[in-house]
Amino acid sequence: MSGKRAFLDLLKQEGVEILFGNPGTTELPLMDALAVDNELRYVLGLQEAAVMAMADGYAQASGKLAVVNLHVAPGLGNAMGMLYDAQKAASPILVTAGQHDQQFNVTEPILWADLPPIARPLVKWSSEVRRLADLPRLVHRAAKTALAPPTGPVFLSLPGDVLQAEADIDLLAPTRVAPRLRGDREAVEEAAALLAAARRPMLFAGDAVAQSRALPELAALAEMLGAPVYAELVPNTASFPASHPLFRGTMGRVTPAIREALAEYDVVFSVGADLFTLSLPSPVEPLPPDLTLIHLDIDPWELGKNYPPAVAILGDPKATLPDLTEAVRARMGAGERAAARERLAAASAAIAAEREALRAKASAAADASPVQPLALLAAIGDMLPKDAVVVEETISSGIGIRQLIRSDDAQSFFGLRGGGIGWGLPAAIGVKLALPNRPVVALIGDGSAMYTCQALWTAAHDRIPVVFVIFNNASYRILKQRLHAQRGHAAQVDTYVGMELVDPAIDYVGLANSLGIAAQRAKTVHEATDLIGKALGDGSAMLIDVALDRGFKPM
Ligand SMILES: Cc1ncc(C[n+]2csc(CCOP(=O)(O)OP(=O)(O)O)c2C)c(N)n1
Ligand SMILES: [Mg+2]
Repeated sequence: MSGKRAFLDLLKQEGVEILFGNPGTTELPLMDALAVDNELRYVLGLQEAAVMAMADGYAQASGKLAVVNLHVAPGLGNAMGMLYDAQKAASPILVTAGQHDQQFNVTEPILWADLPPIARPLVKWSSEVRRLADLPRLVHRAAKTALAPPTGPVFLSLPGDVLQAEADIDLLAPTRVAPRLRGDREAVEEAAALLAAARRPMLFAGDAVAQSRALPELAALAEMLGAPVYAELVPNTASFPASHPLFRGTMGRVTPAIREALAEYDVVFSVGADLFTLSLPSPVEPLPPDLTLIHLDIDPWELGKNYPPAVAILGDPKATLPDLTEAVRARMGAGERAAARERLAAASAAIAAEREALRAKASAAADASPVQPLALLAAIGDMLPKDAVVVEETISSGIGIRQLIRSDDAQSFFGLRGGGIGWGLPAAIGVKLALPNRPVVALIGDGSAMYTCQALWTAAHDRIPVVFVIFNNASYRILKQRLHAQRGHAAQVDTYVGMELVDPAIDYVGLANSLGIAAQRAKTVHEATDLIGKALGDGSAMLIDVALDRGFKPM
């Protein structure tokens, strides 16, 4: 068997159906094998950053292994920013790149570089296949490693001579590490004792909850404790049902505000939540000193990484939370139960009032011209069908999104985790490939869209019906907001260098049309939601460019 044929067969053994890629000379052996393969689908992306983010969206939405094939050093280089995002999101992705023939590399041919060290800082494991005989072992090892908890990307370099070689080889078989690690019994009992005795408990829901599909298990614990639930600071997954009465939304990423919010509680239980991914340094410590912390995560690195918890439990939320809930139940006496019921009623009422206030603010702006982002988010939340999946990279326009957009199941919401922008537009394409029966709507900042707009062509070419909504404020608004807040020269002279996307204004409709995607402009919230509704009804890809208010100074 040839190496190229073996590689495709190995991927099929691993359950892979799609190969995301962008080819060059060193990938030609694979393209040759794909020419006579009717099972694997090759999804072409026209820039490697777009390719990588498509694969990331697919991996996150499916929970399955995504496979990427890139072109030598520059192809891998173009993909690195999105590989960073994939690493932060713990996406199980096998990244491969073609390499020149091994005998030839000593001459340093064009595009050549030693590839595994380039990828290494951003992946769980990085290697090169040196002999065809090793290909099965290394591909299976790569797939196992990507999918073993904590999941994450891996890298394999594939030299041309290995792919062209022929030999009698044994393809071996995949290994899957069973993911449902049940937290240590003693640690669970310790945590239960602290939670049962807590007077003002709070739960922090992180992406591990969505990844392990443990939303019902976390809701059961929250209800029993009468504890409000916050989404973690980078709320990139539906880690708790948005419509649940105990869901308090996201805590802002401003350290003094985090401390103020946490001061309401005596025991905080982080279920796979990041403690804390911040944007800016602060002299204030986010955790009040008398707060008791309990931390459950599937990744030992995250446990106590920044703040030492009273109890640290290594475990899968879905497997561990029922044990914990049972142990808490057993420890709660009549008094504790009554207190929990009171907390449940009080927290539900307070949260309902907060939500009402947010909605009132959004409705007050519903007819404002130009469009206010909050009003647009609320209107989109109201009109989307129940099974819709939202992919979000709205940056400064995203405030309140987890409360306003219905996102009740683990696959209903995906947002930017790593902070490298340009992720959302292609990720939405991967999400739609993973969940073809659900409507997928991508909400993307105008600046963010430009990093990977090539992905629109893939949506057109492969008939992937995503609805793209551009939150167009003709600027890098978040940067203007932050620079203004620094009260320096820029604020004084009202000049924001490198942050205005005008002169010329970017024509997103023209851009989408040129890549084969239908597109329309919307000047009001109603025009925007009408167009989204129409696009979802048609079942075809469409881009809607919504002109937003450019204002960035606090009112
Ligand atoms: C790859 C990458 N380049 C640059 C940045 C810095 N950056 C963060 S937000 C932002 C602007 C985002 O603009 P847009 O998507 O229009 O959202 P807005 O701020 O206008 O809401 C930039 C350039 C980044 N985070 N990632
Ligand atoms: Mg913008």
